[in-house]
Amino acid sequence: MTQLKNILLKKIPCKSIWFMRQAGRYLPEFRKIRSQNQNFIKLCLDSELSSEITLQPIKRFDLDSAIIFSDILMVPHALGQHVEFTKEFGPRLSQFDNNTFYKKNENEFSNKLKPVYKAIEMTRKKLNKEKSLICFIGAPWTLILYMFGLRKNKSEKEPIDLSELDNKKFLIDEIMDKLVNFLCIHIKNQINAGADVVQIFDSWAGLLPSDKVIDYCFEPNAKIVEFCKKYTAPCICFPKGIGQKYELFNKFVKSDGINLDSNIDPSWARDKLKNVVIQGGLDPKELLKSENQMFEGATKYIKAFREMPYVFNLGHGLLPETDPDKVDKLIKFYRNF
Ligand code: 1CP
Repeated sequence: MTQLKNILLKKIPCKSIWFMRQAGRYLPEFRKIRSQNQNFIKLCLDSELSSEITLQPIKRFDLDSAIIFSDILMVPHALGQHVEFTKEFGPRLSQFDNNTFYKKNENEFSNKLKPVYKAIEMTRKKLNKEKSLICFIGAPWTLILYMFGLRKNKSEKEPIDLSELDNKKFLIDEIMDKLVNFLCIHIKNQINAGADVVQIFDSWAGLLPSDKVIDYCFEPNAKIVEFCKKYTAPCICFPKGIGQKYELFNKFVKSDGINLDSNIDPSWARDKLKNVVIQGGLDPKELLKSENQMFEGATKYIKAFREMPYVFNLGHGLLPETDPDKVDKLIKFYRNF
């Protein structure tokens, strides 16, 4: 069993380290490949390149796990929506079409994502046996935000007009159920291809009004976690931005691991989040500060979780402007602590 899987399943008192968004953006070797591949979806569907990008941070740094190079928006793509990434706007999806969505069947869906599964197979063969290969999905709520065009562009952070949700409640419930099914298929395929840990990104959970958090965040996450348990694939949830509701989320969803965002106080998390392995928390902006400030920030987390299993990681993905050297120094600091 890989080290991370061991920690998550058996809760052995051991530590581990990897970073969200460790493959991509901030690495010059990624940027080189990216500059030669304008179409991001096509790049994600190039098994050779995707595997190569996945392994880039593993070659450079002393990390315990690899995360497959893909994107959460590969699922809407496989469900028939046109997905495009532009520098100015980030991801842009074509209008959501009910008919196309409801017509999709499992085979068609899996076939479209075959190159992702092939990339996982190729990567697993090249990766040290001790190291986990993490696969991931976007949680239904976060995906729906993109699929319905509610997350429009980079500069338009919030608030998002969610009044549409009330008008479309019955429709959203139905779409969510169907999405959960497809997401489970995607997880199953990734595990069968050789991934051994699952991370669920609910990056926009924090935008949900309180009265919708259970229906749109807790419930769908719980269903997916339950599915992962059947495959004995440990699952790390990341309900970013829900604040104190992390406690209730943890009791309700019962995932093996939970990723903290940077707003969660590590001592609070240590006291409130039980029967779960805690991961992450350090603000990715700390890596843009001086070395000493970065170490100080990291120390807070290492110390808070000293007496328990903890997976060192961030409170969100590594930022594009991060100096790879800083990443190396942070890993070394953590190893020597
Ligand atoms: O233009 C480019 O070069 C593409 C940049 C890029 C990369 C490298 C995007 C576009 N996606 C990815 C890869 C990716 N995305 C990975 C694998 C690499 C790794 O983690 O090491 C993963 C796990 C994701 C997950 C992802 N994609 C999330 C969840 C995590 C998070 O950051 O909150 C989300 C929300 C996305 C959507 C997405 N894809 C890309 C962008 C720019 C965005 C976010 C846009 C937005 O802010 O709405």
